[in-house]
Amino acid sequence: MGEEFFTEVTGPIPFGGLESRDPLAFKVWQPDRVVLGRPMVDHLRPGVCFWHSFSWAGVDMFGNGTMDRPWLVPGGDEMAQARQRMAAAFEFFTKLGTPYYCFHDRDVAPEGDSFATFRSNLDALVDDALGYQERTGVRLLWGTANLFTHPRYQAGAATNPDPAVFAYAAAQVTHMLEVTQRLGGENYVLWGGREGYDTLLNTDLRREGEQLARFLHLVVEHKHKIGFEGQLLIEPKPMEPTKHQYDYDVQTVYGFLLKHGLEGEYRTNIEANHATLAGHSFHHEVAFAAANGMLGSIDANRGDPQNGWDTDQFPNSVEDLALPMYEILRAGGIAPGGFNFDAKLRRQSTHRTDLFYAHIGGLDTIARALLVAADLVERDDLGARKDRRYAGWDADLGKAILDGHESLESLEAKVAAGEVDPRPVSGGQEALENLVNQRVWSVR
Ligand code: XUL
Ligand code: CO
Repeated sequence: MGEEFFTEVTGPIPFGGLESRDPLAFKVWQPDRVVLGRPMVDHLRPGVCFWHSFSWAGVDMFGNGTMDRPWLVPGGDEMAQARQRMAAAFEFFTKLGTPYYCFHDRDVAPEGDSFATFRSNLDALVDDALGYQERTGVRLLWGTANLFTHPRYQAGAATNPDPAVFAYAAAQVTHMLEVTQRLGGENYVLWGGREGYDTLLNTDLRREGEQLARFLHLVVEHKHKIGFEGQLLIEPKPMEPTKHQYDYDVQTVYGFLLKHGLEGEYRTNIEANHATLAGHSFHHEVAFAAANGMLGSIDANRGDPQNGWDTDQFPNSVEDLALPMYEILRAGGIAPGGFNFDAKLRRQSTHRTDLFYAHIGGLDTIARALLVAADLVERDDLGARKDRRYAGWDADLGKAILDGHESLESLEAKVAAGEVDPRPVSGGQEALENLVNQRVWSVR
């Protein structure tokens, strides 16, 4: 073994239970605990993200890096630092005991001064990653290409007014899709960070939509050509860094895919903080995706209700997560997606061990949300009440309408004859909320 980076933690992090006083022990997360007939780990498939945890030094738009990350100190030998970064990452994954990780091409590889150099840097580091994966058993949940940091992407990647930028983005995605396949990645994510606009004064919405659709078709073609078996996922977000992002929310992405003949080729990677940024709840986004065959994977995090931006904090509210988790269970689970912690430490959490506290808290929160959701599914009170609420649609009148056996005129005749005379029924929202809260409070 080479240099050790997280020396305060011997790992693997043990299970301590709800009464444990050890901050470096799990209170709920027990990968092997069986929930609804499956180990917890198979339900949640949690992963650590490379970018926030290992490739970010705490820089924000007002200040320099704050964190104790020797592999990010400016001015070092970039390839040597990249190797340190990967060693630190796999040491962390193993000590934490999570099965998956995710990365962008440039999280791991130095850019160099040309695409060819970048590609060979990446290939060398991917060789290392393969070795680490084999030795540790940690797997790749998804890979993605960073098409938003470099200045060439300032006006977008696929939606750039310059086709040369489209071509460059295509080169990056081609290679990263192949890298993801080589590493056995189970999904490939496209987050359109700058696929949007800052001002309509210089933006042709029609052209940019066509360009984005063309790009998405090319990705599908290449996926099939190389035989990549993972899911393709689009990650919606309404804004930031752009004023407006085209992949606004799950429903917008769904409509775009339908319009461009891409349905069935992509699902969504839903991020909690992106949902709230779009003015939705995370519950809404997951429920919409589940109802329309668009549920792919989860970027687990949370925003701050007082801030309007993407604060990417670690999830810590079981109440917020229990219902999205319920939708996921009812939809048959999240696999081959998972729960990627797309979350970052606060800038003042500078110590390396803070990374463990953050992930321990996040894992315990999603694990407890899973227990609550499983209990709700098992009792099925919510499902039963929903079924009762819509029972009329399974009876004669509802079926006749849906099957096309009724017209406006025939319905008018029924209503005029007094055959149909609906009475308002209570939606019972408060009773339902009480029912959920009771489970949130009592499940252990
Ligand atoms: C940005 C974001 C990205 C994607 C991957 O808000 O969520 O990190 O998850 O590009
Ligand atoms: Co994300």
